Amino acid sequence: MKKALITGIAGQDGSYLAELLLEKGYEVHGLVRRTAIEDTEHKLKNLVHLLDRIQLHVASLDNVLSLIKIVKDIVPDECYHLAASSFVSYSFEDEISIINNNVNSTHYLLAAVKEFAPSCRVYFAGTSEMFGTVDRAPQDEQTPFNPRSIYGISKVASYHLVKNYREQYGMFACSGILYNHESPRRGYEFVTRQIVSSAVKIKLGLQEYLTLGNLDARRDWGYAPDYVHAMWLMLQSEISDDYVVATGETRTVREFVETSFSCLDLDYRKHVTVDPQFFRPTEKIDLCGNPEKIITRLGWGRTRSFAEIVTSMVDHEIKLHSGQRTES
Ligand code: G4F
Repeated sequence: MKKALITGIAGQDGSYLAELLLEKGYEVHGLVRRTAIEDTEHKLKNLVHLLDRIQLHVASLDNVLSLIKIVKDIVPDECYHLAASSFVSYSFEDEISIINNNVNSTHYLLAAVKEFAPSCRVYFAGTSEMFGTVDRAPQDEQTPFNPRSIYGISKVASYHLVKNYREQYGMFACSGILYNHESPRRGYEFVTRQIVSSAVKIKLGLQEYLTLGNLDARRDWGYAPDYVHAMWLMLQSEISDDYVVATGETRTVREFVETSFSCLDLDYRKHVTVDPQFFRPTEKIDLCGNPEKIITRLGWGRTRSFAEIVTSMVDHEIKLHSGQRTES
């Protein structure tokens, strides 16, 4: 039985990945913070239905000794490094901790695997934010990085660490350059979840308005379970390499709003207001990924359209409000 270790197992991607690996017969281990174990109802809500089938280990990613101990104990066959401060903040106050946590955790994990589980295959969760201000669209694996957020910079640095461990030490290590991917398990800090959550509250009379930033911002939005499938495919390949995972299509935030509100027979123009304080630096050229390499080399594909993703998120939110337990 193959053993997999997932950092960030409690998040959207980590929980879908744990499900996928369990389905495939893996022994699944996950790293969590102590605070998560102490508050399973909230902090492990995406894993509640899996808790008796996975093994959780308390560790802090900024503590290299605790990571070494876990890697030594488990000796995983595959390691998926998903944990990171993942909200794209432009706040100066967040800079130091984001860069320290994201880069150091990747480095510690690579070093621990190299020493104590040298045949383990490693996946690193990169992001379209690494491209930042681009000069071309769509972007692919050859597009130069030009990150404009600290988060993007921390991911570019980690990407180069992964590449270095692959080239310098012969480690099987891949980076996925993932564009936005959504699902009913998306966190509330992200715009898609904010939109569906507020739309449902407005429908139920619990809220009147939703205030957002730039409605004309465009994103390449895919379905999270498809993206974790891409992670797994990368580690099953014969050679380790980096891949863009995207849909190749962009939609505006306005289209996401319009589709969500129409699912509930609401006219978004009566409820949505715009506040420029939530605007981010705008892109002249859209972040839109070209997934051709992963499609042709690894046979990856999408299972849900944009409209299906939005509808599934709205349906899930309605069930949450009616108190029904849902498998999302
Ligand atoms: O949902 P978002 O906050 O996601 P963002 O910044 O694109 O980042 C997500 O995707 C990245 C690429 O995969 C990941 F690296 C990252 O970890 C995360 O998963 O914002 C989406 C878009 C942006 O253009 C933002 O400017 O929505 C726009 N937006 C407009 N109004 C807003 C709002 N975003 C948020 N969070 N809140 C708003 O009121």
